Amino acid sequence: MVIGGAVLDGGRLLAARRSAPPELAGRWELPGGKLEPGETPEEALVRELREELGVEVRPIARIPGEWQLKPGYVLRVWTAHLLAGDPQPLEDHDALRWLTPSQVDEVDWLAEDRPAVTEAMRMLR
Ligand code: 9L3
Ligand code: MG
Repeated sequence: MVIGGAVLDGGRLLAARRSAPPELAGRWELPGGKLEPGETPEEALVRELREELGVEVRPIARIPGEWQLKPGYVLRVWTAHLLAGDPQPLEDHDALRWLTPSQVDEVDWLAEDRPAVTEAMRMLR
C-alpha cells in the first residue's frame, strides 16, 4: 500500500513534483510513499512527509477510495494539516507548490492522484 498526503494549509493544497523514477519524473503528486511492516497508514504518512519534506503533519481523515498503481500497489490518501516546518523537496521531489482550488489544473498530476486531488480541493472550497 502507498499512502499519499493531501496536506492542507491556509486554503491551499501542497503539490510535489517527482524527480524519480524517470517515467514519473516531472509529474506532480500528493507526497508520500510505501507503508512499512508494522506501521499504520497514519504513521507511514507522518514518517514519509518528515523524510521527503522535513515537515510535521497531523493526519486528519482518509479520502474514500483507492487507486491502482503499478502491479501490487494501491494508493490511499489522507488529508493532513501542517503542524510545523516549511516544506522542502529533500528527497524524491524537485519542486513544490501550494495550490488554491483555482490553480489545481496548473500542474500535471499523476492520473492516479487526480480523484483524491479533486476531492481534497472540494473540501477546501
Ligand atoms: N505513487 C503515486 N502517487 C502518489 C505516491 C506517493 C506514489 N501520491 C506511486 C509512485 C511509485 C509508487 O507509488 O510508483 C511508490 O511511491 P514512492 O515510494 O516512490 O513515493
Ligand atoms: Mg515518496
